[in-house]
Amino acid sequence: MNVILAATLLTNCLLAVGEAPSLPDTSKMNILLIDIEDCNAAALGCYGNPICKTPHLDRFVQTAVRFDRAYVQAVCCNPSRTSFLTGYRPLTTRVTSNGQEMDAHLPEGMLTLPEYLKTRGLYLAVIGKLFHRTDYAEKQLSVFDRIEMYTPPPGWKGPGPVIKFPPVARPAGVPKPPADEKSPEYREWRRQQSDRYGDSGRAPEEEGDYRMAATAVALLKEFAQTKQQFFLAVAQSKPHTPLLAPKKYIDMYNPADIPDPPAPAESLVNFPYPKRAFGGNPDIFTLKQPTKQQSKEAIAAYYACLSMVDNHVGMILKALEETGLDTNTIVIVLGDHGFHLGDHGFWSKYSMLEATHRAPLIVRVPGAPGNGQACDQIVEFVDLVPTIGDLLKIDLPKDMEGISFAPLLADPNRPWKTAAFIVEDDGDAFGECVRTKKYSYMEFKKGAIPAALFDLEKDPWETKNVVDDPAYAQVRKEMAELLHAGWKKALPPGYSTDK
Ligand SMILES: [Ca+2]
Repeated sequence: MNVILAATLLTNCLLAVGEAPSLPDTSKMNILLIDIEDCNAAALGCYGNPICKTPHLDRFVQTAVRFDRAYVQAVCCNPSRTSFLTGYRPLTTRVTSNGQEMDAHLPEGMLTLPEYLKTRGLYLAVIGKLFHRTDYAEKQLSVFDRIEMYTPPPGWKGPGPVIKFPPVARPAGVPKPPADEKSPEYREWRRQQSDRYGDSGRAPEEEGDYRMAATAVALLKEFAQTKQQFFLAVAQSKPHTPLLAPKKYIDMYNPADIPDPPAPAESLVNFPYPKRAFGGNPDIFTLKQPTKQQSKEAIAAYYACLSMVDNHVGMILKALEETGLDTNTIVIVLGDHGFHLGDHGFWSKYSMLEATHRAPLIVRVPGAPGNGQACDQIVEFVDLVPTIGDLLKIDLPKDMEGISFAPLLADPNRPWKTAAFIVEDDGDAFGECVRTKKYSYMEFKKGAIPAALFDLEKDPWETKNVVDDPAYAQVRKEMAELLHAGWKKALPPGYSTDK
């Protein structure tokens, strides 16, 4: 049994004899943030998926709080990350789609997580992607002391890579990318690459995600020596497309064992989704829908990518334990948003349905009484910066649009938010959504349907839009009122935004 698990059990025993749950002093703790690209929470073994294997995350979840109802505020990378790295919602950050340069859109003076942490003097390190692109976040990236395996902003003068990896040969059959990234040829090359799934043709140690984990291990060993309070963000680029992983991970899954997607492609035919009118998808199966066999193979490949990521998370957590940093480091594992695995015939993110807007969020604060429990309360990713600010006792702007969920780390079952709010803006549809524990309601300003309502308790895969069903007239009215009233109407009991 490791130290954290033992501490969790001990804390739970103490609680059983009647002490009020509270967090230890976290203000001097380090933060390790692992962000997993395009990660469907329900696909993870550690979230209960019966096929996908994530043994390291399974073990981590036993020592952390697993949030089962964590919702992102936007349905693709750039706006979601901008929201959860600022503590403001997409309509306030003014970043609602992937094409908008974050720094040019943020209101004057709006800061991001690393900038807040810099004010507290933390040593800042990032490995791989954190913000959507370097050129969207040059000012924000410039505060990092270390930038590893990612293009630094112009003028950044940090140390070189902690590990120098040898170049990896392009696998046989993969054409060289065209040089001009703005050319139609490059876009076509990217589309073809994104459509691939299966064996990457690489050794596990050649994968970029492995190298990011190995870099994290090296930095943690360094931090254990310097003993400076740190923030380390580590990216995992999978399971973003292309769904490629080394053969040993692909071989873990037999496509024949994968059930068909639970929401058939014929459901929600009028529901707005990019490229649907053309028969394709933005990320994979870009030109046409897959056959049943291809669908099973792609889902198996997605699971393989998750098992690979799980192995890398295991490497990082092992290093944390071996260096002794685990007792003084807050660990946050999250996905930047979800991903559709063929439900409704969708094979990307970009919807306000559950597969996109629910994402994994697992948080371990050493010594937190809630560790080892699953939290069924609604939290929003916009709460991340307020939570970290709360844990590290950083003064944050009073008008932030998330709230600290630190109380749930002490007591995961206390009453909390009654709804989450999501914005969609992918060019084909602009919409807003409110999600309660029972229902999801959304309104679209463009597209074939003006509104949708799903009864998630009766119809967890959102196959039936009941917005015009007379039996749901009252629910529709209440959900529309909540959507228009906004997030302040869904705050926990007794919670005031007048801080
Ligand atoms: Ca993403």
